[in-house]
Amino acid sequence: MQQYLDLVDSVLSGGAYKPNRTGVDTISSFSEHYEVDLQEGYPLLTTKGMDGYRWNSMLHEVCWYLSGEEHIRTLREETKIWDAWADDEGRLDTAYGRFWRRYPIPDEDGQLEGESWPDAAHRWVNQEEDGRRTFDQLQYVIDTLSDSPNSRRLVVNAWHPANAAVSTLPPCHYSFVFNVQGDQLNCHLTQRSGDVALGIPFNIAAYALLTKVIAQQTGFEPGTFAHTVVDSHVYCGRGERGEWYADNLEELQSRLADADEREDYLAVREWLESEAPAEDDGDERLDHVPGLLEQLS
Ligand code: UFP
Repeated sequence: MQQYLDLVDSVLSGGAYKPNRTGVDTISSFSEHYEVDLQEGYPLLTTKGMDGYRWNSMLHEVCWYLSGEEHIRTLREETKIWDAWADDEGRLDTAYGRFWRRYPIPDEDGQLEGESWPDAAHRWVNQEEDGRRTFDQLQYVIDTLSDSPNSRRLVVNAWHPANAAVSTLPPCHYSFVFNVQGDQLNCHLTQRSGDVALGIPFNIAAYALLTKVIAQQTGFEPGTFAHTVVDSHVYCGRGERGEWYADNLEELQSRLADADEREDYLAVREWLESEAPAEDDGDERLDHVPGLLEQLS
């Protein structure tokens, strides 16, 4: 997919060295944007990253989002992708589907007089078993696509500032908007943080699927998937290897600026492999740059 390769090229060629909380440093770029026409087919990146296990994980993860389940007890039978973030009972404090289907509504004490809140009988309000009231954003979007397809309010939001401030992993892809043009349903995703090598191929596949499913449910053709990534980054290594990138990024970028043929990218990769110090524990997989250079070729 050319848009993905352009994204990789843009981050590697124009990004800046940036350490972060994970301890594995990155080459990072601000506000990348691309669009994919879903009429041209399904954007599954077959080069690297979306192998059988990851494809299967993505399918189950999207179903899990749609279910709005508050735990991963069903999901973890199919994939381990969320296990590290959950406790033994499958509880998880990262809210995606849970907020899509069950966004918290403030209780009566938290509602200002004169402010609009739906009452318990409203069609998009769930009365939870423990007494909480929640809001089904996805059902709101689906119903509104039927009732007023020209609405410009078809937003689904997984970000709750108070939860995000203390969550172990606040949502990366935190807000999306559907928008109808003619007979096509478009989807715009805003992502605060995107791992270009591993996360983004997964995120593209998931939202393309979501758009196709919602289009089919509401009688539209799937249109464009548009993706804005605020911090797009490529992990490049820890310790000495990370520092090597800090010192040699300019050199890497000038070599990339001169590259346009397959052998040029492979030569940049070879230079990198011969110059960059090994990871302390030999785990070269922390450095995603060589693999991406191979894809660019
Ligand atoms: N990440 C993605 N896509 C996802 C997801 C995580 O790219 O869907 F859940 C990556 C982005 C970043 C890391 O590299 O995971 C999250 O770290 P942080 O919270 O510090 O941005």
